[in-house]
Amino acid sequence: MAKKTKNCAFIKKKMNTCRSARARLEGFLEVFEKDDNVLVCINADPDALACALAIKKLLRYRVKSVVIAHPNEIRRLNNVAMVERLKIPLGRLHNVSLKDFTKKVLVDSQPNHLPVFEKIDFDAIIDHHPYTGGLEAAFVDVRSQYGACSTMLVEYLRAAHLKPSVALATALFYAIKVDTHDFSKQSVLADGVSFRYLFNIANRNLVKKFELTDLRRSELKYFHLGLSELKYSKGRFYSHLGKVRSPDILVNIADFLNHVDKIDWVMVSGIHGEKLVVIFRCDGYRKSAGKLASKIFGSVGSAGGHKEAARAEVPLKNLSLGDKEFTTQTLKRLATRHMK
Ligand SMILES: [Mn+2]
Repeated sequence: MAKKTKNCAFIKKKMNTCRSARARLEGFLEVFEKDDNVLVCINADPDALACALAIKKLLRYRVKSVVIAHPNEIRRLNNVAMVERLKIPLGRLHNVSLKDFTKKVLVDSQPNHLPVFEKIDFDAIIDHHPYTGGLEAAFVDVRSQYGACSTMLVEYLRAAHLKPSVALATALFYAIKVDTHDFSKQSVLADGVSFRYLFNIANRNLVKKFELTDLRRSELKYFHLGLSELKYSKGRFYSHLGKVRSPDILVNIADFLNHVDKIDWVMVSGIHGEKLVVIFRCDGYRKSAGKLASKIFGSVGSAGGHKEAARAEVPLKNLSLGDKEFTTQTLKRLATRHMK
């Protein structure tokens, strides 16, 4: 608590940003001039993407151009779905030339979060992560208590009397949902207020589609495999999928099996590269997936997680399988040793 107050006081003194939404908006807009070409840098996730779109809207008639660029590859299918379906215009940071831009903005991040950001002189920084100090930008607005940076951008838009389009509202709405884990993680009243404001404008069917999109068509075959390998014993499901292209599919299948009634434990494994990856799921009530994972695999690899979800990664050479192959039966045998 003391730290928060200090941050606020520090920023207040330096940038005078602990102000009303209107004053913050004015402070932000003061940074820009009519003939500016603006680069908005983001570490692309739903919150950052939504914020960048909001900044584009705030600056539309106030500067010459706004370009959004991100250094990271967008791999999560939910995020790919968001970018494609909302047609978010994006470029990769390594493809833009910084000298083409007269102003640079960083949103939903701070320079020392990424080495590429550290090398850029930002004119404005808007973020909700813990304040990392030493921010040199002309305008800084860091509100660490906020659940989503999109909440802050909604406040800017409303202060500017700019009503978001359906696409922008959908992006902001989804961003607040993701960053607050549907309001089960830390958030403030402001997050709820912005969420309620967006509720009437956003397309919630589209949001549902972003949330659902987590499978490639090419991955459906693993469901077939996972189900044909499935072994059941004492309220537990076991399935070993063999070689997989990405361990993410193991998570999808474990989550899918966890929907089944009267199942206490789900363990799904696969081989990725030179490693065995095992995904654990249970209800987390008087059970701990994290503890079980480390009991079974802690001595031969990395293993751990939460009460309801855990993961183990074990180099194959540590399993001393000899010339035997790892199978669903092997998985069951290893697990049963450590369970009553
Ligand atoms: Mn965020």
